[in-house]
Amino acid sequence: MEKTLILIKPNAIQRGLTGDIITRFERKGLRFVGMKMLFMTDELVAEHYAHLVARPFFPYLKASMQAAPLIACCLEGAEAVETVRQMVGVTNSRKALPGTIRGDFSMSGEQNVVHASDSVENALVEINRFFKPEELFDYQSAVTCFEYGGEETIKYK
Ligand code: FUP
Repeated sequence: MEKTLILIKPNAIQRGLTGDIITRFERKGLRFVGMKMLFMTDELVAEHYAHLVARPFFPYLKASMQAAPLIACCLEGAEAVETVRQMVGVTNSRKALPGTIRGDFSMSGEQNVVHASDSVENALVEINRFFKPEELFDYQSAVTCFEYGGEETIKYK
């Protein structure tokens, strides 16, 4: 099944939101196949946010990503990339819809509690950025047949 990357950002760690955020994805039926806590190095921030390095707010973004450790998670599920992006909501949390993670847990466009990969291609790159192959776990869920219909199980295996 498709994999995607989320980062539970330092502001979420500081605010004690980790459990709530993990629970959202678990309840949805997304499977955690990798999880680790780390500090983002200068190199990692520059690589992960290469598309934003030239923007005036980059120094603030960088400081926010290095303010505490973060938790990187790899999630697996049918159409996981799109599903997780919808659950996370738009970048500016004040505009993110109620019911989304940013919409429910943040008032900020910068301190917006989670990162989620925005395309299948980027998900592959980002998962490789944060996880070695041996840090990802391949296991069967005992309840897959209750989470997905028979046709979906074949289509998204
Ligand atoms: P997203 O994919 O929603 O995380 O959005 P981007 O990749 O465009 O932005 C990455 C991070 O940069 C955001 F999570 C927060 C920060 N950012 C700002 O601080 N100000 C902005 O105007 C845009 C992004």
